[in-house]
Amino acid sequence: MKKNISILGVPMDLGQTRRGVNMGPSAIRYADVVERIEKLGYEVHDMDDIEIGKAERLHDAELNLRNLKAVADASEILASKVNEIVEKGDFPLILGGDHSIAIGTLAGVSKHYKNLGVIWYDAHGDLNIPETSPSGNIHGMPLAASLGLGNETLTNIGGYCPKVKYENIVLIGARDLDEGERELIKEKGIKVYTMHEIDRMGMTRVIEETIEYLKDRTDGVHLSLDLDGLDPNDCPGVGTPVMGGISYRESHLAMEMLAESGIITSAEFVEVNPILDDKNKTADVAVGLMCSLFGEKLL
Ligand code: 4U7
Ligand code: MN
Ligand code: MN
Ligand code: MN
Repeated sequence: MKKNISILGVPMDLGQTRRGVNMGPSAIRYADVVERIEKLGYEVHDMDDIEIGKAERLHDAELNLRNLKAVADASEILASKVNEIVEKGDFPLILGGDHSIAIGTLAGVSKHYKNLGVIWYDAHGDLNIPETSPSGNIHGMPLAASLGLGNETLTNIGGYCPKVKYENIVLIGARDLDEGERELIKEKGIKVYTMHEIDRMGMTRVIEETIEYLKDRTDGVHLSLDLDGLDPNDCPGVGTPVMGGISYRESHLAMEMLAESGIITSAEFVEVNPILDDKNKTADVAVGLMCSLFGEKLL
């Protein structure tokens, strides 16, 4: 995976309602992301943050898509920046921001691949559409939008749809799925390793199977890592914590195994909220995981 790495911050907080996640990119930079990845021997370009618009004053309850226009506008900008990164041959490393940004990241990455794989490391499925969403928050919808489900403004970011196929995605860490998400997973046979499977099989087998599954059917794999996939004890600085998550060590193991496999071609680390955090711990964990993903060894 030795390649130049381009870092792009997306200070997005309009995909949900808790303030502070817009400071995620700053918190991750404060945790020395550039220096720590450079130490591993990469050339790192920090492209700074993209601009995010303003929140809507009124929420249209019928549409059930909070801040649709501002989220869509930022997604288009993000998609074109990510596209540039891939075109120049760098590895895109995107810093969130809430998880709605995955819509733009995937729009920028996916057109470079025939069969992009996606690993969705998250307590949630993010498979809601406006009709199933209990919140109207777009950060609960990015995987659905990338599959071509839901509002057209979101599914057509980057001018094409869909970004990923059902059979090319793997969810890891799920433990809080809404009814509509569960139905979709069953109906489409989406591959999911819930916390139950992680407990039962162990992270080693989960990642071995994930790599085995994606290796042959995909020509690139995007890692979308929501820090709430980890246990809130390890990552308290997230907006939607769910007890009983993936441990710090299991997560490092997962990243180390993905590094060895060499399958990952882009990544984003999202939902870091320093206001809710304990001394920037979550941002620090995020950077540690990035380092493992980029091949850092303990010895
Ligand atoms: B995250 C939720 F209802 N499913 O849609 C929703 F539980 O990006 C939460 O994974 C979504 O953090 C969480 O609002 C989105 C809720
Ligand atoms: Mn360069
Ligand atoms: Mn998420
Ligand atoms: Mn989540």
